[in-house]
Amino acid sequence: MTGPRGVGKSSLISALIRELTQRGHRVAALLVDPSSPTSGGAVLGNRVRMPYLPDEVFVRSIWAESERSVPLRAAVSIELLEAAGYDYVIVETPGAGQVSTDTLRISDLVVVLMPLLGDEVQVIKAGMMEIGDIYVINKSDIPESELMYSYVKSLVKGKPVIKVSALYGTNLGELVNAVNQLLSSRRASGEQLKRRVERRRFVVEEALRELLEARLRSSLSKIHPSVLVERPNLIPEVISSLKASLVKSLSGGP
Ligand SMILES: Nc1nc2c(ncn2[C@@H]2O[C@H](COP(=O)(O)OP(=O)(O)O)[C@@H](O)[C@H]2O)c(=O)[nH]1
Ligand SMILES: [Mg+2]
Repeated sequence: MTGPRGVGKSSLISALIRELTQRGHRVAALLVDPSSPTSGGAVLGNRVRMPYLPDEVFVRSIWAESERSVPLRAAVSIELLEAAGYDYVIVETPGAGQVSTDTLRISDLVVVLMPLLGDEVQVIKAGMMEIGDIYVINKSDIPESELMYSYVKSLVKGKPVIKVSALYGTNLGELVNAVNQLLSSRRASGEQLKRRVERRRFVVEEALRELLEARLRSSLSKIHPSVLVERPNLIPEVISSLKASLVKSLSGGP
């Protein structure tokens, strides 16, 4: 679930959690937002802003020392939660920046929440009109939402556009049905599997990158800077020897 700050992502997730748990599903929610004040490892920090959560709902902020590692942590968490039997893993991300872009790439389905103000729509139009699978006009209790609904419908021709109010719990069933419908047609067409293969590929690539970076840092830290200046070829040499040792260890060699 993505969209600019203040559109009501957290509120809608909280309302969806209620809707889905009432239908008997196990639900988890992840907040992937490096600029969030609840980042920094605050376990359950986000529960504070979701007052109606049943105890059995899993809610966490995703955090890592390095911002670049956040999407990898998110992808691994999604995989683990799915393996643990959660029916829905809802991910909140603000939509701007690399962390958000990667997070949307590793999701099965992207729900975009549209702002009600025209100029904000112009700002997010560029990136958001391709990435979304379902578009949501939240705050349908506010009259301006009607205009935005017609506008967005004309923008995203063919994709579902759904009006909801997270505040009053209006039309949540319609949103859940649209999500389920899309997921099951993707399961049937093989699209779902393709996306999951992509997610695993992302996990493997990012994990390898982190491993290589850590090894490179540690190798270079053992070399005195003056030696690096005198022998500029040393860095590429270190990189190739690291690559060779990694390939060896991955193929089960010594
Ligand atoms: N009127 C109205 N306000 C809402 C609705 N959903 C959320 N809000 C308000 O919008 C503000 C931002 O909500 P929040 O969920 O924190 O947005 P986020 O930044 O996208 O996670 C809060 O003050 C909410 O109470 C809604 O359906 N109707
Ligand atoms: Mg939020």
